[in-house]
Amino acid sequence: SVPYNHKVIEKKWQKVWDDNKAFAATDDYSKPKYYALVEFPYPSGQGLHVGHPRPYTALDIVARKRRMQGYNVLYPMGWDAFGLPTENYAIKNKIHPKIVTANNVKRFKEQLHSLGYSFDWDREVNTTDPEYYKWTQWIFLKLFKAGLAYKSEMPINWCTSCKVGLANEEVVNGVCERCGSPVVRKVKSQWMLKITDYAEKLLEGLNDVDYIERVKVSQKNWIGKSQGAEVDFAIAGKEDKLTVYTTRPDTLFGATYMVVSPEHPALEKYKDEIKNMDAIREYQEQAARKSDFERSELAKDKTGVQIDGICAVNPVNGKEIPIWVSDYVLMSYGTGAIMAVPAHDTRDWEFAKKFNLPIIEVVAGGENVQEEAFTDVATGKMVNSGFLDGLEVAEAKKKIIDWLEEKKLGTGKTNYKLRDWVFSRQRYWGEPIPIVHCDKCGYVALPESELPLELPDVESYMPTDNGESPLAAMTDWVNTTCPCCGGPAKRETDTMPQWAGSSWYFLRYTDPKNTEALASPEALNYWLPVDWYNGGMEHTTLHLLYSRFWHKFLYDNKVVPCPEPYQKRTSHGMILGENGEKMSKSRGNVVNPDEIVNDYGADTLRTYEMFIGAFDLSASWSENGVKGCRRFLERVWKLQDILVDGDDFSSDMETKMHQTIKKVSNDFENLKYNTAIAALMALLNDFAKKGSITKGEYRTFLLLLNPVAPHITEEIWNTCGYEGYVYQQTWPEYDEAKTVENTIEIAVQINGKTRGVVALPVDADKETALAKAKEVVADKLTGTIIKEIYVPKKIINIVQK
Ligand code: ANZ
Ligand code: ZN
Repeated sequence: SVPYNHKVIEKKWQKVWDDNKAFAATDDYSKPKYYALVEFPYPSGQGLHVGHPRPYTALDIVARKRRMQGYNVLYPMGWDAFGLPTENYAIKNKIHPKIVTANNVKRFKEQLHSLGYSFDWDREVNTTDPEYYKWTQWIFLKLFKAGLAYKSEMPINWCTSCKVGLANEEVVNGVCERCGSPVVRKVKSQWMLKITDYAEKLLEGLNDVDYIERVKVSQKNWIGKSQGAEVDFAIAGKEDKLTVYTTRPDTLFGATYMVVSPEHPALEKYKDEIKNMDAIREYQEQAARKSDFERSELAKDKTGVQIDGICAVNPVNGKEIPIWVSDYVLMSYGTGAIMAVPAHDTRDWEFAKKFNLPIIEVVAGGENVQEEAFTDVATGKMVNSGFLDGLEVAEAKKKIIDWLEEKKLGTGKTNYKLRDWVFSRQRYWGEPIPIVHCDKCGYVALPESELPLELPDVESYMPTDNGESPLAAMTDWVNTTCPCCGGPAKRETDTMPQWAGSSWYFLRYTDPKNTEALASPEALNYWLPVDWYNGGMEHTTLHLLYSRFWHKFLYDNKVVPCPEPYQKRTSHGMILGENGEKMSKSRGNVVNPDEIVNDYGADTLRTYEMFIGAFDLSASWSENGVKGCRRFLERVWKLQDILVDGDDFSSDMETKMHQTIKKVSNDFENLKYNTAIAALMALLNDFAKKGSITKGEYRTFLLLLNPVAPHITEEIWNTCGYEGYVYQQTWPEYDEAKTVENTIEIAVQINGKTRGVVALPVDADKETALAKAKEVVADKLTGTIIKEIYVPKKIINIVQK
């Protein structure tokens, strides 16, 4: 054979696929469909990273295999192109973000193209395209009209460096997810989306989908359902009360003090009666500088101020108890006030120890509660608890809730950790929010006919220090008329977060050019739900949750036909540098995929990224590993030199062929790309050892390898003169019966001593078995044979004299 020249081959086949529109999904809705999806990238200025091809190749394998199995496959790609890095780059280099985006998209597309993915490029979407974001705005208006988008004065997470408000999900360990700068709290008027209305549905829907376990667990924890009660504590001497949320109403007799969060409104309300208001104000200022994350850290030293001037009454025993202010109680959860039960809650216990507050055991079963809180809920009986004494925790919970409800002192209550989604960004490069504010009519939706509301061109994209979007400076654009009363009104100048466009992009792929609807009902009906969606673990509580929320809302509004958008969700591990550390410019360990494609070829890169290790775990890059995969492909190429006639599998290879078809087929479905490739490598070794491969064997081998290494397999197929293209072939099938080994190795003994081993068909008769056995031990058969024993599948013994 001629040498393997990846450069020529890969360009050639990419062109053939493009010209033939080989991977276009058809609108023939009578065929069985398969929708494979990977998270569309943010087209950054750095171009493709070697992390990108890992998930893209994995689902490309699935998509190619499904096509060969006769499915109408949709495997689309697009651009999540609004966002901060582009805007920051635009500011720095004084280029319009539109142009920056177009350049980055062009580069990304070339790079993806060079990897030979079977994307249906006719369905490409771009979130910054007005024809696309028209529908993002349309969905927003639907949410607004349903009361699920509202404006609220909120203390938000404010990144001091990006000068932008962040959602809780975008703050990681107290710093900005994007730039790593400290995040402080700032009160601003924000658009919010009421994802909390869907908390229960988002939780329950997880029962109906096939997501990997760690994704389910992480979404469940983020939604954070807890069941307990709200309980009213009277303020002594007032016709007023403080309401707390507790998951342990059973411990009410052990509540020895209360704590309100520094932002709790009761502090303002009673400021004239509170004698130490100065100390409290000082404490409030300290707390404002901390993030919720810092404040709720378990390990942190507890701080607080006791309110001097008012106190509360425990409703179960009438005892007066002090009220403290402490930052470990958050205003954003429950009611912003708690009853403290130091004997059974660790944070309360630490606080009580520090400030010498009484600790009363109400659940027996632990050690000494003066030494350590006893927090177990599964064991223990109530003590020091009046009418609850002697009950188990679960019984006591029920009884006290009944008692509270009867006395009108409280009610059973379910809470969720999930917070509403902060939907405003004070930046330029995002979808304009299609709302105007009129002094008379309040917030008014733009009529649908005015969508898309396009981003106007501005002089400066710089965010302002006072936290206003650059759009606010465009008075011509801002000043408008009210669609409701025709009077003067102002446009909203905040834009949407990057998570908006990605919350529904998978719908648009089904019908990307539709001008009448986000997609036609027929297209949605046919293609949804997405059959397999792979994406990063880091998106579990952001994009994945947000898009499920929008989808459920659209389902309730009969825009989409199914309650869950994604039937199956998997997640890949990261690709790290050779040193096992994250790839980054500063570490100087970034591998450029273009260089790998140039030096070794796209097929090598694809094979390597799938062979690098278990798909769901992180893996370190290795140039030697890349070379190993290149050598494998070269050996596949050279099989051409030992090709012999024969459309069938040769008899000695039959079992192995069927086994390999089975293994590769199953492994591709189960994220075990690495072991599928290992099986193909083992099969290749067998052919090399044997020194020949039949046409039938080679064809099957090429079909199995094609989803991983599509270019080289098409080229060999073509060179060998096989009919059509590989991508048009049918996926090989295996015969289960033929996957089981039908030969067996048994020992050959002479006079009771093992002298050799012979491989025999399991059902070999005595004559055949002995003939073969004698060949194996021929040189040791020196005497006269007097007896021959054959125990099928077990042993052969020849007795000689
Ligand atoms: C009394 C009590 C006794 C509590 C006990 C726990 C154990 P989850 O399960 O996460 O929902 N809590 C309520 N609101 C809070 C707030 N805004 N900031 C900080 N803590 C708050 O937690 C609910 C428990 O966290 C509640 O139950 C309350 O403490 C505390 F042995 O009430 B508990
Ligand atoms: Zn008006």
